[in-house]
Amino acid sequence: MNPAAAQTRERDLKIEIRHDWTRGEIREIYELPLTELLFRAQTVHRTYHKPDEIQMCRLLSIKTGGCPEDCAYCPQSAHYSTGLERESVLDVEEVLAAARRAKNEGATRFCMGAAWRDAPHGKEFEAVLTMVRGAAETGMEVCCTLGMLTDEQARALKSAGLTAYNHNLDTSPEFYGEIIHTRVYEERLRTIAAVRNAGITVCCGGILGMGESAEDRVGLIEQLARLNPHPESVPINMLVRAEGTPLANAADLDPLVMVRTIATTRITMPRAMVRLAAGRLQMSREAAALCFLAGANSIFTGEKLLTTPNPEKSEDEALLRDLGLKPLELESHEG
Ligand code: SAM
Ligand code: DTB
Ligand code: SF4
Repeated sequence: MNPAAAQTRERDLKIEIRHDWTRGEIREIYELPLTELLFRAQTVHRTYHKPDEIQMCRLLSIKTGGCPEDCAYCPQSAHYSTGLERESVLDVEEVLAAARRAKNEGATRFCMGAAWRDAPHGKEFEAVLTMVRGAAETGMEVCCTLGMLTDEQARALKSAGLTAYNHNLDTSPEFYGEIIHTRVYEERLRTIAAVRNAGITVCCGGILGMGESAEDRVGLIEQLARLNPHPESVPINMLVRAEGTPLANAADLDPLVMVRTIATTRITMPRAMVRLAAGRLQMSREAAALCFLAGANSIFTGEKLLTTPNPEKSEDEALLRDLGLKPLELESHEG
C-alpha cells in the first residue's frame, strides 16, 4: 500500500465516538466491500466489547393487540385482521413469574412490550410501575416499550427502576410515512428525548425488509448516530411478515442487508449493544454468524418475541455452542 493509501486507512480505522456523522459518510461505510466492512466493524467491536459474549434478552407482551396505530408491519394493529387475540394487561404476578423464569434461563435483560399508542395513565400505568419494580428486583436490566411517553411518565418509570426504554425509529424519516400514517417521526423523537431527560437509557432501532431502499437504511443510521449520546441499545429487526398486515407479502430480505446494516451500526455507534432482534427464525445459522461478526452482540431468546415465534431454546444453545460464543453475565457488562 502506498503511503497516502496507508494514511487514509489509518484515518478510517481510528475509532472515536462521533455525533456529527453525515449521510454521505454513513453511505460510504454501508457500501464498502463486505470484507472491508466486516474488518472495520470487528476492529470497532473488539475495542469496546468482548468479542465472544452475547447478551440474552427476553421479551414479554404485557398487553397484546388492539393497537390504534396503523404500523404496516405490526400484527397488533387494530387496523388489520391478523387473527391475533386481543388481551388486556397481564396480572403483575404473571409478569413477575415470567421475569424470574427468564432470569433462571440466562436472560440478563427483561423487556415488557405493550400495544399502546401512548402509555396509559392511572391504574394501568401503576400496574406497569409495579411490574418494573418487581422485575428490577431480580437484578436483570429492565426495559419497557409502551408507546409514547410524557416527561412525567418517563420520570415515574425511572423512579421505579427502569433501565431502558425501547422506542424504535424503524426507518428513515423519508420512508416513515409509507409505513405509518397515525403518527409522525417527530413524535418518536420527542419520546426518545423524554426518556433521555429522565435518565433512562435509550433503546432505539429499526426494521429491515419493509421495501425500504439502502438509502433509507443509511438514513435510519444517520438519525441514530447523530443522537448525542448515542442510544445505548440498537435493535435491528428483520421484518416478521404477519398475515393480514399490508406487509404480509413483502419480498424476502437478503440476509447480507442485515449484515451490512449491523456493521454500519456497530462502526458509527461503537459503544451500543447491537441486537439481532426479530427475524432469526427466517435466518440461517450462517447468516446469524455473519451478523455477530458484523458486531451484533445480543439476541432475544425464548419461545416467543412479543406475538410471533422465535427459535427454540435448544437451537439457540446449539448456535452459541457451535460458534464458541457465551452468554454475557451482567457483572462483566458495563452499562
Ligand atoms: N407499541 C409500542 C411501539 O410501537 O413503540 C411498543 C410495542 S411495538 C410491537 C415494538 C417494536 O416492535 C416496533 O417499534 C417495531 O420496530 C417492532 N415490530 C413490530 N412488529 C414487527 C414485525 N412484524 N417484525 C419486526 N419487528 C416488528
Ligand atoms: C424490537 O426492536 N424488537 C422487539 C422489541 N424491540 C420490543 C419486538 C419484535 C416484535 C416482533 C413481532 C412480534 O413478535 O409481535
Ligand atoms: Fe401499535 Fe407498536 Fe404495533 Fe405500531 S408497532 S401497531 S404502535 S403495537
